[in-house]
Amino acid sequence: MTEITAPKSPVTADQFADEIREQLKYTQNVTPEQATAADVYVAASKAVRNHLADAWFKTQADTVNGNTKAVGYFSAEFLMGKQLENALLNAGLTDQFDSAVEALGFQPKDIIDAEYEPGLGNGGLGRLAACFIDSLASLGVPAFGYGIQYKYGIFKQTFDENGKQVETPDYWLNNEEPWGHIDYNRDQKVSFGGEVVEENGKKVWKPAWSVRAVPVDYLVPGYKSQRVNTLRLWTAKSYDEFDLLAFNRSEYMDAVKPQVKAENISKILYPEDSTKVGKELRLEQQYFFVSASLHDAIRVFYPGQDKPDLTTFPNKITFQLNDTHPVIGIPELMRILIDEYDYDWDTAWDITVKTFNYTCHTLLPEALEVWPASLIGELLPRHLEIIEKINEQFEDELKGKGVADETIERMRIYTGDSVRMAYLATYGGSHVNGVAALHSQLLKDMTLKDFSDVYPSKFTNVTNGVTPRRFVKLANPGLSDLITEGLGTDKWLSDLELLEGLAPLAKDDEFVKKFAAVKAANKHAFVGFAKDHYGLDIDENTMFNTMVKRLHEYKRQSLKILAVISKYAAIKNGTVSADDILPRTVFFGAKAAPGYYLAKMTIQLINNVSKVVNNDPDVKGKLAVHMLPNYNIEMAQNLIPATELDEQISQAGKEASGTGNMKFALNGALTVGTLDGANVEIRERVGAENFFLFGMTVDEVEKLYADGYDPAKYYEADPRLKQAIDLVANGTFSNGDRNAYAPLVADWLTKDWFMTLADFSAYADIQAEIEKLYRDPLEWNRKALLNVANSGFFSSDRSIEDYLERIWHTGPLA
Ligand code: CRA
Repeated sequence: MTEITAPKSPVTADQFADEIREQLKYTQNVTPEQATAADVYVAASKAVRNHLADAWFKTQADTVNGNTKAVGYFSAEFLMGKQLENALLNAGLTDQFDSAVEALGFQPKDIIDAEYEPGLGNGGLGRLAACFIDSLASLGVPAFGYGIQYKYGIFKQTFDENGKQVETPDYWLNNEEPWGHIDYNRDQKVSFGGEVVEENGKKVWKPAWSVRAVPVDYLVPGYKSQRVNTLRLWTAKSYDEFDLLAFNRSEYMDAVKPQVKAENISKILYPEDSTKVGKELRLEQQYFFVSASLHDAIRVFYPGQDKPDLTTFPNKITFQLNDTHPVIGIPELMRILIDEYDYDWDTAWDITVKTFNYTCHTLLPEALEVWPASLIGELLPRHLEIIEKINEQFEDELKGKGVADETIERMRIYTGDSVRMAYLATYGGSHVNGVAALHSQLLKDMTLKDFSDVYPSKFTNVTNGVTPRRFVKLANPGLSDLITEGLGTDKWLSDLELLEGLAPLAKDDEFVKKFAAVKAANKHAFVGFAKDHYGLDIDENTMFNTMVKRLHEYKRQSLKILAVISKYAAIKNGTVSADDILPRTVFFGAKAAPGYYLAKMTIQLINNVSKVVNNDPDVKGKLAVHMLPNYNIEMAQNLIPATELDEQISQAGKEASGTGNMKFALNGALTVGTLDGANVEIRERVGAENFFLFGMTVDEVEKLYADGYDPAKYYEADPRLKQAIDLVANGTFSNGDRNAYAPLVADWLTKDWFMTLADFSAYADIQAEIEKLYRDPLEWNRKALLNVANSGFFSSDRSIEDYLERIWHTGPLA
């Protein structure tokens, strides 16, 4: 690991206060007396941004002029979270900020909280992209994040009086947004539709319409690296402000139609996650940002050159395709090279394959994007031709390698009806990686088996990671201080495996008690947060047990809620004595895709179980359940450090990695989980004795499918499960309405695709072990501390180092 020097403290607190005053005066146009927390937030953000400018210019210049290959991270999502606190930390300005805003008569926390969280991502994939660009900058690797500045981020979630999820638009740009700089002078033209004609023996695309892609630049400061990279998010603008002809006829609405159509492209983030969407607008979005980004990279690396030598392109930058969403970039680069720069096919193909790599984030076959050829043909006719030709070349190559006809048939990129984007990415790039060891193995054995057989050396693994700056230092200052005390240094923030140095301290009871005190303080703080934000009264003397993630059947929130119901029933029936009950507060946080019926019904069920349980005097002080609305990064930063038991209970073989699991382990929660995704590696590292494992393995799941799975058998076999499902079916959580959850109950009893029922008994049984350990606080905390000590591997810095070594073959700027 290269030694990173701390940034020079560039200003004093007084100077920083003056800079904020200046921003208030000249950009906010308010006096310090008039200023609200929101004003000070904007002023402070602009002041911090100014501090980053020089390092940003220098990083850009070194990126272009140096001979270190850069990374272009192509992602439809960047779930950044609030920016100010992170920018202060990385710029080394936290202390100055604290004193400066106090001098202005404000509390630092109120200023930090005044920021509106941008939600330009759905969940794990988008947050991973944000962690990765933080790590790239912190490691000093020249990089660009390329994506879309959606006008509406992920919807805001509330619940109606029946406990149903209600989605409202998240118009985040309604609030002043000091971070993004819109650069009208670096725009790109992106075209769609029309036809391909032949002119002088050359294919020429005559598009029907175009939009103007305008970049909005966000600074990505590295932690103590003196480097600031760029996140460039494109926004769509119309070229034709309005159609004058229509306007003259007073058809005002018609006059603005083209503008509306163009600007719709960057209007909304699709609220889907691990499910395919397959809508025209989505393909427009994908092509929009990828086309603009490729042209932008050529502009950046070959400034002012009309005829650049693009055979050097793969030495300048390597593009990582974050899932299949940006894969249309492969035929787009081919088109640019052939049509715009006159390269022959083979040269273009060589450049393209060298330039791209693909990360697959899923195991659900239905989540791999497949586009109807007719849609691509309509929207991008030239690209469809190129894809057909890529497919021809691919089939010839396979024949040449002696691959059997029926295998070739299965592997086709272009079937005549549709285009399989994962296959295109695998063939059209140099490397393919999964996001955890198990996931990468399953990609090779199942999802992309044919490809791995033919191109074994393309396949590799990079286990996901999370940035310790945001998810330990900012989220958990108490633990961070204790870690620094324990290690005698704060270097762990840029070399997380140093946490191993805490392991011997797990034998030191005094240190373990300090660790327990930090957790208790975090619980106390979360009680305050929950009171302020949701008006909840939470008993901090209960075990805090959390399941936060998107709502998906495969993640099995159903399993958790059925276990909660079963526990509730046991208390009510007196099958457990009062003394035997370990008081617990169960927190759920989850958004469901708006069109995902069973997921939304599960949310409704959780809300109504919560109502019944929390209002039942018989269980008061023993069990409480809360479905917290609008799970987002801010909530994660507050809830994860307060959590004692984390749930990672997906069906084995379905969660590609998970990253919440890493955040919890790093913040000293114990995990109850299945052998799925990165859980496997977490358990390996923290030790089997410090992890609550239950449930079927991938092989057992496969076998049970093959043997014929009958969920009803499990319902009959375990009285706890039967009782829990009966309570849902008999209207206990729907004011006596037996139909309210009928579809959910029917699904459990007849389909249960993710085998919740089959894993229920094991899950219910392991609760006794969990509760036994919890009753011994010193032992519990010892194990929790060992989770922290042994989770350093799950830093996104390590993930990036793996990408550098295995895929990108580049490194930090000199
Ligand atoms: N939903 C996977 O399901 C994984 C993240 C990041 C996901 C998670 O297990 O941790 O990606 N997949 O690698 C995805 O979005 C399109 O597929 C996710 O966030």
